[in-house]
Amino acid sequence: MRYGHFLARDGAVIDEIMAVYMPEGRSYTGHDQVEIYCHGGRQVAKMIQDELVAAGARVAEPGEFTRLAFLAGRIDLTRAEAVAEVIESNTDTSFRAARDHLLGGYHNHISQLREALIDIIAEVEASVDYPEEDIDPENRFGLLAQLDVIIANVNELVDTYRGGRIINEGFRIVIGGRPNAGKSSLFNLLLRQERALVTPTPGTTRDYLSEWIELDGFKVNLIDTAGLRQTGGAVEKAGQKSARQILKGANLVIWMVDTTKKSWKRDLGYDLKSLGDTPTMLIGNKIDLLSGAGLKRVKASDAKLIPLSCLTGKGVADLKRAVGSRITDNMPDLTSGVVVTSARHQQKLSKALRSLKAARVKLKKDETPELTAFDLRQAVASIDEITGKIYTEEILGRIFSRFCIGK
Ligand SMILES: Nc1nc2c(ncn2[C@@H]2O[C@H](COP(=O)(O)OP(=O)(O)OP(=O)(O)O)[C@@H](O)[C@H]2O)c(=O)[nH]1
Ligand SMILES: [Mg+2]
Repeated sequence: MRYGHFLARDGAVIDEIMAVYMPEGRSYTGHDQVEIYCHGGRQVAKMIQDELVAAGARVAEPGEFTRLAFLAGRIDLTRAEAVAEVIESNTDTSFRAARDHLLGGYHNHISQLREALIDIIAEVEASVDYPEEDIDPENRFGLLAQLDVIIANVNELVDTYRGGRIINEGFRIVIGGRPNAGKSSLFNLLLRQERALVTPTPGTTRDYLSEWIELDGFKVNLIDTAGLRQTGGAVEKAGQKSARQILKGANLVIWMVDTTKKSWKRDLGYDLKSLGDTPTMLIGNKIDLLSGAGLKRVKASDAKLIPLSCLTGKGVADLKRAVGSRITDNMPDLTSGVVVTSARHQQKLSKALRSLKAARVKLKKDETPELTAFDLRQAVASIDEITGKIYTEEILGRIFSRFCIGK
């Protein structure tokens, strides 16, 4: 590390800097590399960059440094992808999953699966060389058992994506209900800001509103919708149509009723039918307006209903707790560190699983070893696309274009 001054072409000092030289094989990219540490702020960095470009350097493409690191064999593709995941992570859980990917736990897990698979292939292919001998039955049962273990492992891994996707893309909660129930009031309360308009006039919210919050360390996409009812003008109707669509795509619907309305129970029975099988949580709002007896009646009417007052904040803690456990119910065990958070990996693993199952059928039927080996090789190829042992320019282009410049 050297200390000094960065001079412009005309000799003027641009900044007081430090610079470090990292030789080939001992740098991030694996190549000869120099890093310059200047003062933060756009102007200084821009002037230094302009000088470097004038001297023949080129500005890096998004993700180019990490791409070089991958091509130099310093990291595999799962760890290269994890660099972007770490940078993009904005909750505790997404950070932890990304960090575990970066540290290589995920890569090791997949490499072990691959090794186990190669062992089986070796056995199967050994019998290809002696066509007069089939795989002997005892050996075949042993191989089937080994293959079953691998299939179970890959299955488990594919399953983690259910939670991994939530970690990565967020858990989508949609607040629905009849007009004036207090949906926007709850939306604002959870957001801790007056984001949505709240008025006593039914039909206030027309377009839906979408915001991000963090709940129990998870990224949550919270959506406020237009109240659903039979009446309303053209704009409100359009809002209701989009609300119905959005409700269908929810991971969880918070369905809110106004407990001061006489007809809420009857309305609820009708409304819940229209929600179908979307996971739903019931909230009875405005309990501050109820008498003691009235509140008792509401509580007694439905054990699953959470009584709430957006006005006083009573019941909000219960609601958050209930939502938190709904999210964790959807989560894989994060302590093992092996969670699939990438749609790309999920696709490749599912493909590997299909090949493995096909191989199992052939092995069981004692078909020619060549055919079984072919399916097993296909499974290995899918795994190799995850780690980047096999790659195309197109795949790399797609992965690294997501990166920011300079990473
Ligand atoms: N007393 C009381 N009033 C509430 C409570 N929650 C909401 N309100 C009032 O109920 C009215 C409607 O609230 P909103 O949050 O706009 O209801 P909404 O469900 O978003 O209504 P739409 O957008 O029209 O569908 C407003 O006047 C709120 O101040 C509550 O817990 N207690
Ligand atoms: Mg509203």
